[in-house]
Amino acid sequence: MSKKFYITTPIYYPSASPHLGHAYCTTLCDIVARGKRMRGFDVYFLTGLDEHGEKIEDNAKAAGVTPQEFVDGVAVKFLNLWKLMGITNDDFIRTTQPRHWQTVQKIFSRFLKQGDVYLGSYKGWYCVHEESYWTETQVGENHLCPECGRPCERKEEPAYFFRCDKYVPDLLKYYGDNPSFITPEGRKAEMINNFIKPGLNDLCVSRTTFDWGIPVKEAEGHVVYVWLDALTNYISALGYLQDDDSKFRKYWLDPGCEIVHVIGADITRFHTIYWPMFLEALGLRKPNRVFVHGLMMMKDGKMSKSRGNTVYAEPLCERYGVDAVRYYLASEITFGQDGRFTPEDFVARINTDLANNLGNLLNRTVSMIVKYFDGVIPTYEGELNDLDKGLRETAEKTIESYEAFNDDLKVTEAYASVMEMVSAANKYIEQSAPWALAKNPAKKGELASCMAHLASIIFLAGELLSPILITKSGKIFDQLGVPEAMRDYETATKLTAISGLKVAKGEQLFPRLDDKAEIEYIQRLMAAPKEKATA
Ligand code: ME8
Repeated sequence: MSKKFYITTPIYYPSASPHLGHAYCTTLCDIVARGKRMRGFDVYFLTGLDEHGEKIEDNAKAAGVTPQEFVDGVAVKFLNLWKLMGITNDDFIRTTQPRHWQTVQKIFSRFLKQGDVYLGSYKGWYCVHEESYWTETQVGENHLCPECGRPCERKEEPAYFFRCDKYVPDLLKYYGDNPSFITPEGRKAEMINNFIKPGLNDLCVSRTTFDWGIPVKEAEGHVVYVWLDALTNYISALGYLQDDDSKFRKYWLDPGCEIVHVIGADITRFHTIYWPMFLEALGLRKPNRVFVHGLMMMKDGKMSKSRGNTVYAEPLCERYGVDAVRYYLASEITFGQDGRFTPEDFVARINTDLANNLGNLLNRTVSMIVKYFDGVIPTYEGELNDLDKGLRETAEKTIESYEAFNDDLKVTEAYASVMEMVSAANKYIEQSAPWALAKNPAKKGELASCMAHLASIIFLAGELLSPILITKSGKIFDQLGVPEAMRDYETATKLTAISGLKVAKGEQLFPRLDDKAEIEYIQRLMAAPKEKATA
């Protein structure tokens, strides 16, 4: 039985069109999901939208439409982008769907019945943007939101609260027993020192001051607070407390399924403190890991709709192809760290890695096989020389580290190791000097060995890179003459020579970009007027 793996992205607010920051998170999750599937895992990959809340209600009002019409419109933009970028999500949850409502209402009722939730009254400083209440100390003298810096308003309303105290010991034990629950690890100390140690206030889980949310069945006028609503998506999408809960049993209840939530740093508190508490209150297992990725910054700070400094994925995909954009996102910003988008880095990354390194290896190899062996990948016999042995060893180590990195969600490192192998293969060509071997009939065997090794390394690189290069990897296989039936992880990682296949020289897969012209092109995209900021 194959190992199970459940991966989720945050569900995004459909307050405006998705920008490159949203595309970053979803693409990286897609790369992990594809990498796992390639290695034979049974993967379930979820993304979706967080459609309720005051902010959406306000946006809809400003646009002169109903909240449902508003989110329906933006949902299409997200769906189109995921299609364009080749995202292979298995489901797309929207919190306005009846299946989700059903689960949330049942959970709320259960919390009430268990005494985990009680009616109180909320007084505090509220940030509309973050949909969060803060304490006097947190907002400071100027009453600014500690998360986004916007002014908070004083509010009081009757509200239901979730009792946190009861679940703190279990939470800390879970942190202790599962050191990789919060990755990168530094985030754990931040949660403990900044939020848990100072004492957790009970969490407000209902609202009465707006309507756009899931009604609390037991209390008219209350809607479920967006975070209890939103976090539940990870199990409502699997059918928890619904008639058909087979996916929930398969991907959540089975302790053999690894559950990973990938999120941005700004929502760590909700995922690593409240979500595990809710799950404990429901008697359910917790996710294995919450992986906190970094933010995509611009030169003036975090890329966000409200700052109006966004870059969109669509025009980049249109001009450079989806593979190049996916490759840039995976390799330029180390998964788990913040990174900065610049046109210079974008162009350099594509030219250095894809055009000069990978593209060059493929072109040279296919041309030499055509020239020296009439296009048929040769068989080799006899002893391997030291260079051949060295290259094989590099390839074996690459497979090993690729798998370890893939297990550990070290996406950037996994693909950097493949590119190092490609560089090693280019170096191997220089050192083996096949053009010199070709001049000496006594060296025909060595020449054959050299070409056969190069072909299997390119086959391997194409396969390992296929979760990123979703269209070009197929073209790499076409040029090598690898038939469809052989295009799989098991065959490629065997590293046995793919002798006898007939190569087919094709178009240059990664043409070199004109640095100056393309940098200017992207600068123009960045300067183009932006969609009206709504979030
Ligand atoms: O927080 N760089 O939704 P959201 C990298 N609905 N990633 C970015 C980014 C950037 N500049 N901007 C956004 C919410 N993201 C809630 C989540 S989950 C139960 C509810 C990514 O639309 C990042 O992953 O503000 C971040 O966590 C997510 O989008 C937040 O999207």
